[in-house]
Amino acid sequence: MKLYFNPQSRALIAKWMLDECGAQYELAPIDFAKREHKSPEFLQINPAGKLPALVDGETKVFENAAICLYLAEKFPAAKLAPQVGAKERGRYLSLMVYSTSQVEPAMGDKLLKFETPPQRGWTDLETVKDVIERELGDGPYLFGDWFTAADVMIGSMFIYMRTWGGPLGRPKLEAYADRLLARPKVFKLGT
Ligand SMILES: N[C@@H](CCC(=O)N[C@@H](CS)C(=O)NCC(=O)O)C(=O)O
Repeated sequence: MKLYFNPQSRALIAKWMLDECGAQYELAPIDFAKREHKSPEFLQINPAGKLPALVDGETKVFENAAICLYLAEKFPAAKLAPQVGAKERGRYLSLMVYSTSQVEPAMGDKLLKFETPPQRGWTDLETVKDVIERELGDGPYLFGDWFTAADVMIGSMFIYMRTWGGPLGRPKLEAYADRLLARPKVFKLGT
């Protein structure tokens, strides 16, 4: 498997997932300054011209959430996702999609100081924080003691948010981010 990668990008999330899976893979460096992510070759892999992208044989996957869903299924022994038919599966899929359809854009709005009117497909960041606090419950992870790909996706958003936007202002979410950052395979931002 090959992960198209730049350490200054969200490709760190896909790399964390690969490492949690115990996958064998190579990193294919992409130089943003040289606009390698907009080259015709790379657009064949990710038509959006963004990182990350994963190639596994004939299979191409882009978008972090899709990559994490793909890897969780490819490495079932890592137990990073409820199996098809398990009662937790619906909530798991919802949280995976929620991570980039609502948490990521809400975070972007906050960092860029944009309004989030209700006509948009997502809520403002404070509402997202309320949702995730409720979903976490007593934790330690989104599925209790079970660490899943949903923690990789949702947790990464809060780790990025805290790094670029300062304190989250929610002790429960701060503790969640700290807990994830204590995992040996997690990425370290700014290194
Ligand atoms: N929702 C996407 C976000 C991907 C994304 O925005 N990647 C940025 C790097 S953090 C990128 O490649 N930006 C370069 C560009 O758009 O020119 C994902 O999770 O994969």
